[in-house]
Amino acid sequence: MQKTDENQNDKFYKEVVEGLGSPQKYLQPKYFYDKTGDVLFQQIMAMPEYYLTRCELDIFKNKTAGLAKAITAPGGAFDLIELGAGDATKSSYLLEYLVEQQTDFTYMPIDISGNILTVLDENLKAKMPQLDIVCLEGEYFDMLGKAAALSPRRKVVMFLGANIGNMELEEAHNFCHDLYRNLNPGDLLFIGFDLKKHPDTILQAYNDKAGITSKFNLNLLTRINRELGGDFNLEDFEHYQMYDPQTGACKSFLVSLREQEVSIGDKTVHFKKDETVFMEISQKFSEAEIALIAEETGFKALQTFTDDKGWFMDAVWEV
Ligand code: AVI
Repeated sequence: MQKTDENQNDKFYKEVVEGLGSPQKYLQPKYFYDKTGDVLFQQIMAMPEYYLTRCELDIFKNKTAGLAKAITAPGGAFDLIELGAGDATKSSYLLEYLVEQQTDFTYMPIDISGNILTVLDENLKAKMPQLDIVCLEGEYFDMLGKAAALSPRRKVVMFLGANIGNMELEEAHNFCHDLYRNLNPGDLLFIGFDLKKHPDTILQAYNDKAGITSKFNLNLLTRINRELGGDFNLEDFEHYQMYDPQTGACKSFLVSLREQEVSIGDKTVHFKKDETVFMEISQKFSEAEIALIAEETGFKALQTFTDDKGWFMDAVWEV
């Protein structure tokens, strides 16, 4: 355990130094989620401006029968795999429906955090004692391999919450293609995309009045200070958000408010006044772009589900 922690810390340090040593400085958003980051993200999901969670929840709450039909239509028992399951707030509506219908399936949530999976396992078993659940702790593709080894049943993989949008387009493309290669003919991918909409609606979701998204971004500097011996002064950085309706890229940055030097362990990083650190992309898609990703990565696009406002889309693709 100790060794893993050390390795993870070394990796964190290496990736931070690499990002801040690049001509366009960047930090990786996967590091947002320490204990404070998790709490801030919960607060983001509850913000009036952050529509994404509510929209996808609307689909899972109000179109449950349709979702279940799409998943069960090919027939026979199956494994329902959820990548990055978290607390399964949305998927539990679908799980309850499938259990009620006495569907023959096993729910296999995959998460990097064993802690989250333990809580999820307890909660779901308390709510649905009949649910067959196998938790898989680890990296997505390692655990997909494990799921395939555990059972030969057909697989339905869910990747919800617009997480695909946090990848650069090429990375998202490669990720979908890797999923395709790791699945078998007849398997399904159930994937969530945030749709292009009025640019102000999108910008406000990431530039909230209460400044929670700003805190979420700045918290990564606090994490670097604590875990890597950094001396960032948070007052010297400011959150900046932009959305480009043409490309659909919504990007967050931190801006250095003055020329300064920051130490991280034995490394020193120089910031010019107004220099930016790229933090995260939250890509928005058109329906045509979503269909094209399916086609280019090998999938057959079967069906789509949108919320009442038409702001969010869950797509069902077949291998
Ligand atoms: C996790 N992910 C889908 C969120 C998003 O909308 O891109 C992360 C986030 N970053 C700032 N606000 C929300």
